[in-house]
Amino acid sequence: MIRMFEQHRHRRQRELEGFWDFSKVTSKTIPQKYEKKLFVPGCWENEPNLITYRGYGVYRKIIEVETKSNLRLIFKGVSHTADVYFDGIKIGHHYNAFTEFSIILPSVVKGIHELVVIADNSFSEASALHVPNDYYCYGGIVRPVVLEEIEDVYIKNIRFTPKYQDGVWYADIEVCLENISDIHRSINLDLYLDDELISKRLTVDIEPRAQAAFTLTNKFEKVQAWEQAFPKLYRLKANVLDGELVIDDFIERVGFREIKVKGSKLFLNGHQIFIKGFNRHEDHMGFGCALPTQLAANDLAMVKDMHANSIRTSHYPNDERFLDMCDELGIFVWEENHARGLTLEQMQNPNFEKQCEDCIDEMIFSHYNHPSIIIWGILNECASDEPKGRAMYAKQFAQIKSLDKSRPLTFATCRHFTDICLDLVDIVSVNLYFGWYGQEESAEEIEKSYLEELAWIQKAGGAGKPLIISEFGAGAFWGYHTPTNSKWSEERQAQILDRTLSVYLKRPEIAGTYIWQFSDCRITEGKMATSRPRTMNNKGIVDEYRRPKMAYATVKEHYSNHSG
Ligand code: ADA
Repeated sequence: MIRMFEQHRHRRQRELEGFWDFSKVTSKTIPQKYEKKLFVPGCWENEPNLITYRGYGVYRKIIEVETKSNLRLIFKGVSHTADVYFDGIKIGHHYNAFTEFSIILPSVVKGIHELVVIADNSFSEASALHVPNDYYCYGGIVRPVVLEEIEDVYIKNIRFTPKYQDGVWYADIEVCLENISDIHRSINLDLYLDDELISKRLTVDIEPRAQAAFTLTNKFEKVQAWEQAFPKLYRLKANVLDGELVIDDFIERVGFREIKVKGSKLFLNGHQIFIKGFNRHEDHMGFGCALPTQLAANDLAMVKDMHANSIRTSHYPNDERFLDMCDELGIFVWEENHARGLTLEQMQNPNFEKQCEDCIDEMIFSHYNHPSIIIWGILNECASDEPKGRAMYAKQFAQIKSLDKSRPLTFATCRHFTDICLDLVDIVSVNLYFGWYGQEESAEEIEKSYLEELAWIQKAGGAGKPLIISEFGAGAFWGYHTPTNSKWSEERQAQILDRTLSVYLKRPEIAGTYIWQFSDCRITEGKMATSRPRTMNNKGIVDEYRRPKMAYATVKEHYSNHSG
């Protein structure tokens, strides 16, 4: 499945799902023969003898082209670096498992062709973001691959920015087109919202081998807002016409909603909201990071069952089908670029800034229209207490603001009492593990520790801003019970969640909470593994197979009792 809705009725598009030829290789070379077949999308770690494989893997798919055409390949996620070849010729390269990239092949002749992808999940200086960490860096073509046939002029993407003015909804609509031919082209554009024609035969001129954007602002008097309880979605469709013939189309799914920060609160469509959330890694023991949509849907069913209303995509851009489902279910999303816990030295890797910049560009290019995304985040627990680190935070926030002025910005800090970036954000977010790291703390002691942190935050640039407790929680092994609530028991985890939630959910200055974390997840071997039994992060409210721990009922009780 490519998306949770139909994106094209005219453009020919198919997913290259299924078995591809596969071989491990010791260098980035295309082998003469292939060892086996691997399913795409998927992680190679799900192969019994590749569970811990770190290196290069070569995938091959034979493609039959019926008539000479322009092909467009879209890779939704290759982990973590991809080198792409077509009929033995290198046609593309991409870094980062969590953002999509596309490649155009003009005038491919009729016949049989060979598509090869060399995936690389190794650790080296070339990879500043995929590093040994408290989540696993899987290998493979982990998200869908899409093959399209496009005309010389096609729609690259559509951006939809809703705004509410004087009791009426408007939207800025930008249609970006590309002309891959060598001649000037003039086309017509029709725009529809659902089946209502909102703009007819707009003429767009595009120079050879260039892009052109058409923008308009439209008033929508009869639409319903996208709300948590009634997440109304509309199909925004653009048709490209050559004369009277539709030669391309593009359908996006949009919602009319505005997210604003007013004082220390968050407002959706003019009314205050409170975030009751989970941090969630895209991870499952049976699928790695390549979660089937049904499994992601099951995750969201449990999130809603616990009366939560938000997911933080810790710590990278998520699968767009998951975001599609959040749009449909009215689940708020804090999406963030790809980074976790990087030191200043790691942030000074020569590849770091470009890899972050690309990740932000690609994240916002692909996910801009999701009404569920209400917050953009960056650089979880990186060096925000260092002047050189601050410069990189400021640069990335400026980049996001240049791409999207409609959403508030934040980052989750753990630089307690030393952070120097809180003035850069619209929302202050802090990761706290009172009661877990360090000694046991009663609810009263947790509140005392929290108030000390709050006093510092308010002096350090956070005063008057919404405050989100972006991480808090405790570890537990599913099925481990003790009469003494010992550490790692389900009882102890439930007790710590009960104490922390009882403090945070009653504090007037807190605008939201994200529990760390929804489910247990695999981590990479290395320095963290000594404090991560089973080489897992065991702080899930459900385990890696989604089996609920005792804390599930605790969270459900607290979140259901909070009216936000
Ligand atoms: C940090 C980090 C998370 C996870 C968590 C933990 O806050 O942001 O990714 O590592 O700690 O489990 O300790």
